[in-house]
Amino acid sequence: MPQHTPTSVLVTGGAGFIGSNFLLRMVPRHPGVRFVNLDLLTYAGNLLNLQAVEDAPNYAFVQGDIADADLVGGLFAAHGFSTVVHFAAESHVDRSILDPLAFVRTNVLGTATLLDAARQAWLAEGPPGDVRFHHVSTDEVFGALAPGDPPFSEVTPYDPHSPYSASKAGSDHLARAYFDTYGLPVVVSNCSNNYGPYQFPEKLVPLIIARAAALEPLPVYGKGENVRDWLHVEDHAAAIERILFAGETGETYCVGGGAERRNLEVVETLCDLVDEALGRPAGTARAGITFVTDRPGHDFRYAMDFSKLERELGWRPAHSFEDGMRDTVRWYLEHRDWLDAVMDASYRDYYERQYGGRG
Ligand code: NAD
Ligand code: TDX
Repeated sequence: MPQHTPTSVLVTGGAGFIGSNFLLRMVPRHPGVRFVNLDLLTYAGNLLNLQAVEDAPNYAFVQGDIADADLVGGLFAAHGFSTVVHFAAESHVDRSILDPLAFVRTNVLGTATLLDAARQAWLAEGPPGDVRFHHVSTDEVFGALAPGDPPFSEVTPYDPHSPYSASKAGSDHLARAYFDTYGLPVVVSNCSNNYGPYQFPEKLVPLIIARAAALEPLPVYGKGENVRDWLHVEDHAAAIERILFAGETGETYCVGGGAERRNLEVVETLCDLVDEALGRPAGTARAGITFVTDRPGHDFRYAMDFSKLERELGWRPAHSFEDGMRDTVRWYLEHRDWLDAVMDASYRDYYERQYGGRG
């Protein structure tokens, strides 16, 4: 029995990595539902990601800032949204260490602006109809696990450590506060590390693929022993679709890949897949692995218990780590034009600021 039937959806941050993969899935699958993508097109957002849906009659793009209350309120009035799926964020931990206030502005103030626009649009005339605000969040809000600890779940207390995760925690608290205080129909999902097509090459997986292909040094923080749980982005998009239609308001759903790996294992796997795809001798790319100064406050381990989502809504990951990484390597090697287009001057400036003094 569906809990929610979307008719008109505001997707924020739909030109970024996960948002674009979500739109590429949803726009063709739901031709009777209208999707409006509100994205500021920061360095992380690119309309190249959306070429497959840009001409679809049920899709429209608006360039703008989620923290602009007049713009957001005007979009609610013009489109009568039934649904918000909120991806827009500053999303890179290393950048949050260089420029924390940008993260507070977008992730906290931007989320608050959206929640308040939804409150005004949906609750001004009594109880809401069939409306829903889906807030997309991360496992990083739960802090860091030691090697033998049980994975994070929906009841794990918050313990963020970076300006990124603290700002995402703030946004999660605001989303739940709007449910508790105003009865705004909010759902929160917290997901582990995503990988797949259209990820900006500041993040570990595309950064290593691009640099391994070019035989450039491959920066591994500390000793490469930190552990992340990896989920293919298409599985995350499918989870959000499932939660959007069938999840309960006021609830949290943890989404994970069941694929914990040490960073060095991930980097070595990618090196071997790149060598194999390019027909190079085994070990060629691994020679570039370079251990660099660790990230300050680097969380040791993330892992997710997604049994609630599996039990209640019947979702589980479809991609294995091995097949998903192989497909992902192939995708980046076949989309060098996309990599070149997004790795512009501002990317190169960031890379120099981030890695120039390390080693
Ligand atoms: P991303 O950085 O690739 O994309 C973010 C998008 O938001 C970009 O298109 C950018 O232009 C847009 N944006 C940024 N500031 C904006 C603003 N003020 N107004 C409007 N648009 C703005 O991020 P992503 O990896 O796709 O992550 C999407 C969401 O999922 C984020 O909320 C992130 O916290 C969460 N998340 C990410 C991961 C992951 O592994 N990448 C895992 C779990 C949760
Ligand atoms: O060059 C690198 N070398 C390296 O060793 C980079 C970029 C990263 N790392 C390490 C740091 C992490 O332990 O690899 C791991 C993964 O790093 P990132 O790709 O920066 O991801 P992470 O910090 O784990 O956060 C990601 O997952 C959760 C996303 O960026 C977040 O948006 C999401 O919420």
